Amino acid sequence: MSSETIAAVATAVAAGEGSVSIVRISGPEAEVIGQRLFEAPGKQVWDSHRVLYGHVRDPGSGERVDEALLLLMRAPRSFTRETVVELHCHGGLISVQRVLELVLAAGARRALPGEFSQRAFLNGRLDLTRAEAISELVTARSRRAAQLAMAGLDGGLERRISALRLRLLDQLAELEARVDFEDDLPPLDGQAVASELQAVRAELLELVADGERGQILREGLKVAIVGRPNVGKSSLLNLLSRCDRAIVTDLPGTTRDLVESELVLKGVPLTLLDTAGIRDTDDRVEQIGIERSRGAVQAADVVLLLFDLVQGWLAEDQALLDSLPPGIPHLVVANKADQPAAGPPADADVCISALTGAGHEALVDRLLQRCGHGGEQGLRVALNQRQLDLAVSAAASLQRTLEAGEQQLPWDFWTIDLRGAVRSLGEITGAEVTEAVLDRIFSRFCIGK
Ligand SMILES: Nc1nc2c(ncn2[C@@H]2O[C@H](COP(=O)(O)OP(=O)(O)OP(=O)(O)O)[C@@H](O)[C@H]2O)c(=O)[nH]1
Ligand SMILES: [Mg+2]
Repeated sequence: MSSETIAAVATAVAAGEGSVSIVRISGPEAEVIGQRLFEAPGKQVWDSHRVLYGHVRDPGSGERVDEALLLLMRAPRSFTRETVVELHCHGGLISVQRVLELVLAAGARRALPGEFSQRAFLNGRLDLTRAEAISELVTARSRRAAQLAMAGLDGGLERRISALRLRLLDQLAELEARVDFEDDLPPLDGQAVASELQAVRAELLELVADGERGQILREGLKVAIVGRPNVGKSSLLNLLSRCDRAIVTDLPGTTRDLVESELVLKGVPLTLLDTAGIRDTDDRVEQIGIERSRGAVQAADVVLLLFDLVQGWLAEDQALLDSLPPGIPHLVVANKADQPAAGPPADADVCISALTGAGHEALVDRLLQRCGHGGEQGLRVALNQRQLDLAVSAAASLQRTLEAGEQQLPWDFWTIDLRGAVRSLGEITGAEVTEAVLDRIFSRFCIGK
């Protein structure tokens, strides 16, 4: 256990928001610090897992800084498994910062991002996948992402990875025994080992596929709306985000800059980008806007290429379509379907009217389908990028092990990559992980977690 006592504001820090703020203290001095600063009137009993009512007082001046509740959780019955004291203060930024300063002056050190969770992990309270799930729950941008994070917190991912790792360890033990004591043991059936490794690899690949879909739920999709001026890009952004986010006029060249809108469609978080209409222009400001539109296309996960049905599919629309980065998922969207179409019927994926909202549902469905997200219902666990990289690397190691088998190489050649696969899976759960890796993981958490 760590000898240092740490403290931080554990609740969201924003001026004028929220009515309660929590200062969390963890470590051997937590209880002493709490006793020094907190004054509980009457006959309240100072005991573990009880709530005390009182005031936080500056021990120097005697001034009352805040009215608060104190919750003491003695080790090991706390999140960090150390003694934890929480001061539930009034939500004002100023007073909670003063309470934190008093706690620091009384001997605690400011906690680093994720340090409470890191201690919980180091003290065996949770494995790495559960710790990461907490961070994901905190930052979830949609209900579905929060559900997946909760599944991770319940240990869904840890159990699956640990089970696979154990199966590999069993095979590794058999192989290593043969390396050392081939003559004393019954012969090993290479075929049986290979098919077990194959089965584990198949399950890993399934997890990876799920993980990639979960990634979208966690991080959201970047969707750029592009097209010629005046085709209705800003109107579409406003329709999808259900507010007048962007300026709409009948003048071509209205939008000059990128306009961003965050929304959730069927549980999938999106960042929608409205862009300046693309055309040849001498206007310097518009030119810069158009450069930004092209940049937005480069950075997008999906592009909605909008055109105006009234004018039909023009050479400029085709040029824009041809200029999209190769391989980027895109949808060609015909807008202004409420008006009679003038040009010849174009080859559109969806027809909508950003004005009346017609075709809105179909557009959302096609959009989610296009990014491989038709139905994320079946998804039960989600891997983050770190876990995904390790799972992919474990699967690759297994593939190399299987190749050693096919080439009829001696057992010790099998063990090299198999050991690598076991290590990668151990890094996912934290069963095998270095301190440097841990620091990197937890530093991405928010302060107070
Ligand atoms: N009839 C009809 N008019 C529409 C529709 N969508 C947009 N408009 C009109 O088309 C004009 C241009 O709309 P915007 O949304 O500003 O177009 P834009 O593509 O953002 O234009 P720029 O910002 O100049 O590139 C406005 O007068 C809109 O009211 C539609 O579905 N039907
Ligand atoms: Mg616009």
